Amino acid sequence: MTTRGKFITFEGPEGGGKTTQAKRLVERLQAAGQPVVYTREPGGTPTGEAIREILQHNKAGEAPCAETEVLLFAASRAQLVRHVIIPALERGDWVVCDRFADSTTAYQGYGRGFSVEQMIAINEFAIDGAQPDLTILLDLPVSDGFARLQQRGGKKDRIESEALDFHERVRAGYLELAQRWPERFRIVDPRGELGAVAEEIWKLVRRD
Ligand code: Z5A
Repeated sequence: MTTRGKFITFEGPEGGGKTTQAKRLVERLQAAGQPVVYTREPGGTPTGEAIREILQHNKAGEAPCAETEVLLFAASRAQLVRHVIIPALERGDWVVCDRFADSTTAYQGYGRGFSVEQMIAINEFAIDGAQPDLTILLDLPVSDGFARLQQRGGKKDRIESEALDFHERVRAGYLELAQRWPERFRIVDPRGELGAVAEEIWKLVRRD
């Protein structure tokens, strides 16, 4: 019988280095001989990537209303879970996902002001029991994250363009979620040197 793979998610406010660190972790796991799938949200499937264009760049020609936004994130997630995440875990592969269900609770719940419990219930419907085993929360002050994104350049997307207090609520929301589920959340300060942050994450992955 194949042992179920491990499911690791990266979460946090803007510019914390989720994508950079998730990809580093994947390379390290591969080098250690561990089959691993890297994916991201919103996206990760053709349907999810099409939803991403609507959500981030108003591809449909209008901004989604807040309720539609919640449901589109959940729809992208439902597809990703059933087409990519569950099959990979059942094969025994590990999955590293750049943002997942906690993003909806943090951004649409704490950030937009929808009921946190309602966001959690919608997530449960979308994920069909595929809870992460480990969630790395890259937590940093909002201003530090935005400074990094500014350095990186490029145009801000629709959600990045939200007011500062929205992003402050998101950050505080994530910290509450980490307290709510201490068994799977690990908080990492991503302001150190890139390699040092990667090392700290590697230690957490090996320990948990
Ligand atoms: N969203 C939502 O509202 N609800 C949901 O349910 C979901 C998502 C799933 C997705 O955007 C948006 O959707 C996101 C939340 C929302 N929007 N906001 N705002 P995305 O996928 O395009 O981007 P992101 O997830 O927000 O990632 P990011 O903020 O662009 O960045 P990051 O992945 O955390 O960081 P990075 O790209 O790896 O690094 C950022 C820069 O910092 C880059 O230039 C790096 O080279 C640099 N960096 C990284 N680490 C370091 C260190 N250690 N030192 C120095 N510089 C560093």
